[in-house]
Amino acid sequence: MKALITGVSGQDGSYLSELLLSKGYEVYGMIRRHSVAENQTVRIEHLEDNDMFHTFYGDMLDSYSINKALIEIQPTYIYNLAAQSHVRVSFDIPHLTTSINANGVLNLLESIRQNCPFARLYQASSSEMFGLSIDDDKFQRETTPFKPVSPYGCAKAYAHNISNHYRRAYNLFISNGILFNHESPRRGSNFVTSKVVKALCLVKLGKQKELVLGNMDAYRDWGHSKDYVEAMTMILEHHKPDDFVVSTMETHSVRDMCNVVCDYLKVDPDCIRTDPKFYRAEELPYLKGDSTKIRTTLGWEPKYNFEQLMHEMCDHWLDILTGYKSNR
Ligand code: F7E
Repeated sequence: MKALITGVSGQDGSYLSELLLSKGYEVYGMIRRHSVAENQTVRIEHLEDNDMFHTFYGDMLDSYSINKALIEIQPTYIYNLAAQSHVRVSFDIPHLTTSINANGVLNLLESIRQNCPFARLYQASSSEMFGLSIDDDKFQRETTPFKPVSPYGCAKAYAHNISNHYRRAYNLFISNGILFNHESPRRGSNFVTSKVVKALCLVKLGKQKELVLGNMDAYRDWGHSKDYVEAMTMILEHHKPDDFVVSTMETHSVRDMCNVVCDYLKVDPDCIRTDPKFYRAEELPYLKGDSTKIRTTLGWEPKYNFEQLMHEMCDHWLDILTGYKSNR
């Protein structure tokens, strides 16, 4: 069984590689060239000695590289995790975000159709597609209409819709996982959970005075990336292609999340202030996912709760910042 992962060097790509290798898959990971070599492999360098793990250079914008990979590897399963994944940054580079997150998916779909139509595709859809749309019971689910509020969300909505179109039109096995926010010690430090944890650890260690944030009243449904990559494999191993929301079914404000971290680290929350420069041109105020469908159909459920997730991230960053641990 061969699995191809685009975006293999990211948080989810690295955990997914570990999981698939443990299940006996041969894993092929596509990485983008980066001028700092370490930056492209820091999360996966511990896998490099594994004979079943291979990486190659490619890019969602370079359809030749995608065609070449699909023709040569002939993967059984394809996980499309490659993206410009930062929502705030998508306001600065809307064109590039759309090229990668929308047109890049179209490149991949066309390549699958022409070069390996029997492969199964997992497309990383996102709760950001829901935007301002909330059902009456205050949840978002598979049937909730999309009303995205960022270039990132708009591009993901296009990718979701074109993936479903290719599923129907060409009878391809394509599934969308609509994942709500998911974090871990491997989360990049410009996403809010990691930013908060890292900064408050530095405050605790006396190396930083304050933490400056944007909108602290935004609500997010935060789960653990390890639980969510397990959901990805269950979605693709299901007997038929379908769409599934993956979420914890709980929501917390950024402020609540900061308080959990402050309590655990014993840091005074008064060191936190806000600055408009971290606000977005249009805010997404509230996300809470109803994942009943994947829980009842596939038997998935998360192992981590919110406090365990945040505490694990705190322990990790304290180890890094005190020099106890040198990498991920
Ligand atoms: O922001 C607020 C910010 O950047 C979370 C990606 O994985 O999940 C992620 O997108 C919330 C937002 O994630 C700061 O305004 C306040 O309301 O951690 P984030 P995100 O934008 O929700 C979705 C599902 C994806 O698909 C994306 O790829 O926190 N916030 N102050 C801040 N956010 C950041 N980054 N920095 C701040 O200073």
